[in-house]
Amino acid sequence: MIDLRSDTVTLPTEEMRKAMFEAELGDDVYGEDPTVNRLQEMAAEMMGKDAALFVPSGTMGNQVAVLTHTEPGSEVILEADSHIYYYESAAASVFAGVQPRPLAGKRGVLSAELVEWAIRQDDIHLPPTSLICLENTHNRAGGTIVPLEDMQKVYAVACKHNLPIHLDGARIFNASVASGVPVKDFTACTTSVQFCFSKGLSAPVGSIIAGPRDFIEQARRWRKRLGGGMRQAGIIAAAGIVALETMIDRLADDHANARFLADALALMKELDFNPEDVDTNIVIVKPVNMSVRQLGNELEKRGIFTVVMEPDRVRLTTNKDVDRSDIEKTITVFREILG
Ligand code: TLP
Repeated sequence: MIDLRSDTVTLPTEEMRKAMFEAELGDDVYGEDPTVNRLQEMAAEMMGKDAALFVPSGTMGNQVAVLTHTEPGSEVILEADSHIYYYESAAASVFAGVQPRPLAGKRGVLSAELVEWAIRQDDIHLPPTSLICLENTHNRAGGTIVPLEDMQKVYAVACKHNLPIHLDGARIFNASVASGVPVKDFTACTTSVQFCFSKGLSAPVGSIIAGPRDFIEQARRWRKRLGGGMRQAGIIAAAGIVALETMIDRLADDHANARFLADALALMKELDFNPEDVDTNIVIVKPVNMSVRQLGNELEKRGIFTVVMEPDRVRLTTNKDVDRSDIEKTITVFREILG
């Protein structure tokens, strides 16, 4: 089986398992787990923020951030294909009671002009804008990097209107490794950031939210309300520490494999996609003469697992647990199926 469904499928390394086994533990709801505290300090430093909070998942991290930044009845500006809008089961509406204001980006990039246009005037008829969300890399756009300059322009608009920016940086290390832009430069354009340990960094579970100290204190309360206060959480935080220490540079291998795959698939005229759109570890293709479901099934019959994105695209995500020979086999199977 070659599992290209996601980088979330990656298994922890031996070093992570050992660190988990040996982790020093305490009750994190009392703030007494030394391993969680160490991970939070490391993460805050790496993100260039005052403080950080360990949460069970990327979704909870994003939702805690939305809850902390907003009031019910306000409006959140986000990209129309962003994870917070598209893949979190309307959680922002259900829990925070906010109205999403989805705006169409180009390759996941929101223009500052469009964002400024969408910010509401003070008028009794209109929900006040409370938050702007960005995503980098952008998942549904195909793991695309939102360029630093674009983030800076949106940040300037946010500052002008006194609005916070939350970055869904589930894969912010992919953006940094692939572009050479330091993570802190990206996060300097945001109020808060969420990133995941459980994607390309290959830890089994967990995410971080980082931001100003008072924001993190409020976020801690929201995490508790949502049932995300974990006890001896150092057992999973230990893997996060190993992820930050050993797994960031390795993301370049995933990017090289995605590039190799994209260049080969681009030569197949039965697939419609632009290999230039592949910036990091996600390759999204569109079959021309076959339904996506059919393509997904044919690949699966031959042991290659992908994500079928209805109605017309198939996603392949390179990750630690697939190597170059798996990618070569995938290319051969595509040739076999497409004829
Ligand atoms: N993305 C998953 C699926 O939910 C689609 C994947 O396989 O790519 N932000 C971004 C940008 C994400 O891609 C994801 C997960 C999350 C947040 C949520 O993280 P988790 O799964 O930890 O809740």
